[in-house]
Amino acid sequence: MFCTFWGGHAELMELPRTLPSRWQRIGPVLTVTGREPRKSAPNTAIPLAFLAAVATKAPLAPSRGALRRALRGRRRSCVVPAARTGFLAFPESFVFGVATSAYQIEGAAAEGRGPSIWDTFSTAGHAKDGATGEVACDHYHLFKEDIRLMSSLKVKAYRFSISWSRLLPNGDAAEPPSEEGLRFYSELLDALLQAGIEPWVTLYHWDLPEALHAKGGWLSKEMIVKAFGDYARICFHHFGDRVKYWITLNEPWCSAVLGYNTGDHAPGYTEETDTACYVAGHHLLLAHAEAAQIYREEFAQQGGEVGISLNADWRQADSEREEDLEAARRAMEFSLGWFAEPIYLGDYPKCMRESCGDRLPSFSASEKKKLFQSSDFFGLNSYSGNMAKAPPRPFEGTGYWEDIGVEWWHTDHQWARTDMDWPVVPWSLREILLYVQDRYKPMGGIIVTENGCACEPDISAELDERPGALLPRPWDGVRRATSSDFEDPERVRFFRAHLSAVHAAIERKAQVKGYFAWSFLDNFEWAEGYGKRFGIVRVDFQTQERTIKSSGHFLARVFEANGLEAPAKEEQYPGRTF
Ligand code: GBH
Repeated sequence: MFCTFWGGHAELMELPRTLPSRWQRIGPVLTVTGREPRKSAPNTAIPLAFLAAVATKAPLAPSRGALRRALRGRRRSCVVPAARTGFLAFPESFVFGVATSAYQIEGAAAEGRGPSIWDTFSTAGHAKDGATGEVACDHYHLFKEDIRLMSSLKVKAYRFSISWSRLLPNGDAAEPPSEEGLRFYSELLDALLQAGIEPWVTLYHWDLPEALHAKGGWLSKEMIVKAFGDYARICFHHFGDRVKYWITLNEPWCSAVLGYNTGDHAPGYTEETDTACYVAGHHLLLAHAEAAQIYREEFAQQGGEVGISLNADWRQADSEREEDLEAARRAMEFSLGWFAEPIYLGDYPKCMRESCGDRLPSFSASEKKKLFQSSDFFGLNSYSGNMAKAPPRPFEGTGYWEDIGVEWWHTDHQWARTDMDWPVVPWSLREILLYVQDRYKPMGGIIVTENGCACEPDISAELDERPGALLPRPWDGVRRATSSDFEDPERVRFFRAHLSAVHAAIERKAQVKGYFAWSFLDNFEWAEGYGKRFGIVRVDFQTQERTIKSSGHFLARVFEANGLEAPAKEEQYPGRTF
């Protein structure tokens, strides 16, 4: 919270570590200084009124009167708790939207689409309960209804992905793009624009055409960089008149680590030396740079922007010990920095080079140049946060997690958890946004391209236990009214807390320009199948009926009002307030 008021000046700061621990639990505080902000330690003068608030741990917002009294006092600075209350207004131009991806919702696998690595991986039984994306939400046939639903939820922007093999069944741009595929995305775009919804289009959300995987996939440098560039060109050419916001890749970290190291995701590759993930990551970066360059060189007149979406969860140092601070830095550099630093700082993080040596490929001078500032905005997908702690003694062997050398799963057991078992740590979203702003100063600002949770009420599990409930069936073509009576209070609480964290980051000068809730619909949650529901709209996979959840109604009000009421005290999560 930064505000200038009647000649005074206030800004947020963290409570100094030296304060008694019960004060720290209050979290960030307001520093109030007089007309001439002073450099001296602000906590030297704490008015009694605020001491009382601190002692009772009340997350107070300073009242005007209190601030004025503080300023009138002899000493010109004081510290007040600054929990967030009242209405949190977002900047007028802020982009509010919802997000999905092709393989997770489209279905219609057999209708003109070539197979992707996710078809192969899931039909081989690698996702929970044998789930596949063959039918999913049948959005391919229901997109018009779905867009109507989005309109009713006051959605301003919709982030979706194009299925590469729906446009190019063999992944190969030497063959003409599929008429059917072109028509589908063209109609989808027209319907969105007609509804006044701005499309944000991801080119690659993990569904590599199987035919390209057979040629080496992300491990085959020349092949994949050219193929991705050619595919991107086709998309820019056919859809660039209507699409002004492009995202080249969704979460290359996941493609590299989950696809080519742990094998949890397609193509399910695992190997001894843990080198493949770095090789795949390298080529993902080069493919991104290729597409960005093609847009800038050949399609600049379209006047759009091309960015990338990177995923990371904040890692907070477990203590002020130098080794834990270092562990937190390494954790961030090995996750976010791996992909952000070549783009924003010119090369891989130093700590990665030191740990990985030659297992991490190098960029040539011209590749570095091509990558540098190759993203017009910083797309950030963030869902959770955790602690980082130095291990008691260095890990042995090579491997992605050994390379990081951090106790990656170290956590705080008082935190709430979602159905995915991910800790709910709203303040970590504020921290990571400030970190991205501070470290990368991204041109075009930051867009939160995904944030959300799987956290359903108990009734959901009961419904999902009915036989066949999680085996999607295609829509029968019968139009049904959309009901809207599904209560998901935990998701409302999650969104309120996280949006308030985004707001807090903006107040502290992070240039956050947009926020997309993941996800519009319950969908195919990759290796987890259909049991983990992230939607603000519930999907009955047997009938393809959609039901707006209370979180959908909540977000509709946020989108419309361009802001929200800060969480009440009892709605906040354990851990730091902000
Ligand atoms: C996103 O990725 C996807 O883009 C989307 O398709 C998906 O449906 C959605 O999230 C929900 O899962 O600490 O090493 O275990 C998820 C991002 C990245 C979050 C990995 C959890 C755990 C990393 N995920 N992260 S680790």
